[in-house]
Amino acid sequence: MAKRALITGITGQDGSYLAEFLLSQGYDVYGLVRRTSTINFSRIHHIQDRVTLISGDMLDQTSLMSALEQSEAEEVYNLAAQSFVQTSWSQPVFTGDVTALGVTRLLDAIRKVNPRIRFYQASSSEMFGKVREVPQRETTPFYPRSPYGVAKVYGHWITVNYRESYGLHATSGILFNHESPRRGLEFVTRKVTHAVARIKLGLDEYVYLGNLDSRRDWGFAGDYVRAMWLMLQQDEPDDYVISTGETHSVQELVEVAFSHAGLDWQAHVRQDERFMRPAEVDLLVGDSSKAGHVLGWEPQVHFRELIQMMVDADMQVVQEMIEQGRIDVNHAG
Ligand code: NDP
Ligand code: GDR
Repeated sequence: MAKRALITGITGQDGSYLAEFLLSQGYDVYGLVRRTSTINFSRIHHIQDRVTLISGDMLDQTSLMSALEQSEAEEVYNLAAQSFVQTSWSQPVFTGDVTALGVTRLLDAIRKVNPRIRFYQASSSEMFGKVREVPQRETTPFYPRSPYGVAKVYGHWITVNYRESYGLHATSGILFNHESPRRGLEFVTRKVTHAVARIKLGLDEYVYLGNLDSRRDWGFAGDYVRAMWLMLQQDEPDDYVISTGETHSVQELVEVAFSHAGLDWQAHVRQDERFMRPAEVDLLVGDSSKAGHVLGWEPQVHFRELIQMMVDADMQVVQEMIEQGRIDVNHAG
């Protein structure tokens, strides 16, 4: 019999790659989707006939229990979150409700419906925030710098707590930034690569950014979902850092993206206070040697290749928009 997995956040960047990966492994894949007034299945459109979507919300405990019962899942991947750091300052309570308490709702539903379920929690390098150690590893203390980071620390510790309190197979993957052509337009990599395409194709002249000095450890989402699956195949639940071990500044990202399109970034990048954060995470770089030893996981795609892949994909997206007369001049900021 095929294994059954339930993914919360299946309509997001990671959810779509994870669903593809699990299908390729022969899984029956179920996805939790929340009710919206317009359909937002663009990332899973190509696999929609191969996955089963179940209506539910991380804010609604009853719907989570129903999703577990309906799917009879053996593995649950909790990817659902209010995941945009900037928004977490304007919606701190909502972010806490979904991104922190949502984890408890799901873990408690698992405990009641089927405590043998293997659970993956999407923890984040944002938990390291004002870093206490370089590079950051599983034992590095947390110091979150945003309501989102604080919510993720809660989600991490409640996962550890349910593992220790109830013996659940509950694992926390502490993933550093990972990107792809499916990244939301508000995140800095995709904002830049999409802007490069629009500038190159004559639709815009400038892109407005915040802090160019912050440094991130950027990997490819397709590589990172494989690590999530590997974690749940281990006999014992544990915590793992997943990262590339390289760090680059936002300015380097900008330079690589613009130069790939043959453009001079200084002519097109403007700084704008609106995109500065009340508290910044200055430097992230992970040490994923534990994942290397235990899971046999290594990243395949590195920074320059990743950004170039995203620029190429956005050139195609914007070109098609132009050809189809669908130019949206108010693209995400
Ligand atoms: P996205 O923002 O692309 O996707 C988030 C998903 O969560 C969407 O499917 C969204 O649904 C869903 N969601 C949000 N709120 C609710 C809710 N109340 N009920 C049900 N579903 C909800 O995030 P990513 O794919 O990039 O990230 C996946 C997870 O990994 C997140 O938890 C994120 O915080 C975490 N993470 C991400 C990293 C990264 O670099 N990408 C790094 C470390 C951790 P909808 O489509 O309806 O909005
Ligand atoms: P991050 O990703 O906050 O690391 O969280 P984001 O791409 O939003 O920011 C990265 C860095 O770029 C700086 N920056 C800008 N960011 C955005 N979004 N827009 C801008 O215009 C801009 N200019 C500069 C930011 O200040 C920051 O330093 C992501 C999310 O996916 C989280 O859900 C996840 O947990 C972490 O990565 C790991």
